[in-house]
Amino acid sequence: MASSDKCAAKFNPVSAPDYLPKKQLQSLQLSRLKMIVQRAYDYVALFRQRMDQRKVTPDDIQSLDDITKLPFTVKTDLRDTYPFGLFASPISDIVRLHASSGTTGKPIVVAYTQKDIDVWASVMVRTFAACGLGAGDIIQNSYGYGLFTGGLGAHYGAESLGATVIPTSGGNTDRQIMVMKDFGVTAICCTPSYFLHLIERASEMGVDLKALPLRVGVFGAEPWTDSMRIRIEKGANIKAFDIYGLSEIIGPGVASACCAQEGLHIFEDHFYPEIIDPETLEPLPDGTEGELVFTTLSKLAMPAIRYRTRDITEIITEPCSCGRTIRRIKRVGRRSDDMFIIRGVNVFPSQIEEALLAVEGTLPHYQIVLTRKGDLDQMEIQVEVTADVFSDKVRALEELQHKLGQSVEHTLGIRAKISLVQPHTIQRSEGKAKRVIDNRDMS
Ligand code: DLL
Repeated sequence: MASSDKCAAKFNPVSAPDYLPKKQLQSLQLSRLKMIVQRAYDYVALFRQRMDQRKVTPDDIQSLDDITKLPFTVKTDLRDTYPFGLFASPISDIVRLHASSGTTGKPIVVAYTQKDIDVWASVMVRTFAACGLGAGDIIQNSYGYGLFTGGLGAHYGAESLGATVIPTSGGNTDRQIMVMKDFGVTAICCTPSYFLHLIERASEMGVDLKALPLRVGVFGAEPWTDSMRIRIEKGANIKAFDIYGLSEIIGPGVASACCAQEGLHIFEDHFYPEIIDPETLEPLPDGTEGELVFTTLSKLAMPAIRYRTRDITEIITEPCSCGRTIRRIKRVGRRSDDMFIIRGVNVFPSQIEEALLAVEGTLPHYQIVLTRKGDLDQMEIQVEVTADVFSDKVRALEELQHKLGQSVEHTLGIRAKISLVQPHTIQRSEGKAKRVIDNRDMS
């Protein structure tokens, strides 16, 4: 089957809001925005205090542009009000809690009413429809079930879609492959890095993923590049879709790629996007890169008002060839928190991924190790290369190392030590991959 046939764009009732005429969409957004601001003002003390300080009332929201009058919310607001301080519903109306583990201390807690869960399922249905899935598909859900939003978020969406869901959760890789093969799985949901691991393990087990009915991957929860997407698509003969979301907004189901695979459609009837300059906090026009900010337009239990995601992207101005009218963002390759500074240069792991995968002979498994010698930062990039390269002459290895060094230097403008390592040396992830190990002593 040609890959375009594998994913015919589906216009069906479940994805109807994706095709709303702009004016209609904006009027829906405005009425929802007014409702949510009023709700947050009435029930969330922190928000009310900030509005009062700015001398802004919910009545000041008369147009979508008035959103800029509202204060921002940041992750530390969730930490500071841990665990339930930003809830706008009494606990008796809350049917589900999830939590996202932070790097330090307590997690942040997010809440859902039954209506919120229904909206979540509906945006995940639209996500799956955008990925060309529907009733009759057998979806293996390998996102982790538990406090992480990935597992249950995708699960309810897949059920509402009318597909058959297999709730494998993450881990137990050999069993995942057995299920995929024996149950005739047509689509898989997991992080792209875990799927790479599945491809690799399947081949070791003598299972040819390309020969299975598997045709779609619904991948997200971590940054990955277009080069990685192409490697995955070739490695398993599937169409790999990028889906984006974050716990504070709902979980997965905030934005999704479609068959055109040029950016991710934001389900903006529920999640109103803005791009701001992270330094000045000024709004930036569509088509300009900056920090993505969301206001949830319908979330009852825990409305997010102008939540700063730290994710860097831009809103695409051109209409999409798939016909959806909801706007798109570019693939989120960078997150301001992921940036590290090495010898004065700002570096994002995704830039390194791009530089490595541009060179033939590399495998898509890498890790960046930062150390400090005296006053000087050192960056070592460990990258796996194919077994053939290792069995070749030393000269071939040196050549590859040189090429990779050049590719990285060309991309970043600084040199890095490249270490070619045998396949399987770098630890595989079952969820979000850890790309950077920072051993620099910052004290
Ligand atoms: O990762 C929700 C999710 C689950 C999304 C399954 C997609 C699939 P958190 O654990 O709160 O929620 O992490 C959210 O992960 O702010 C981004 O930095 C990153 N992220 C999520 N999806 C993508 C993506 C889930 N497609 C944080 N591309 C976000 C790049 C992503 N980064």
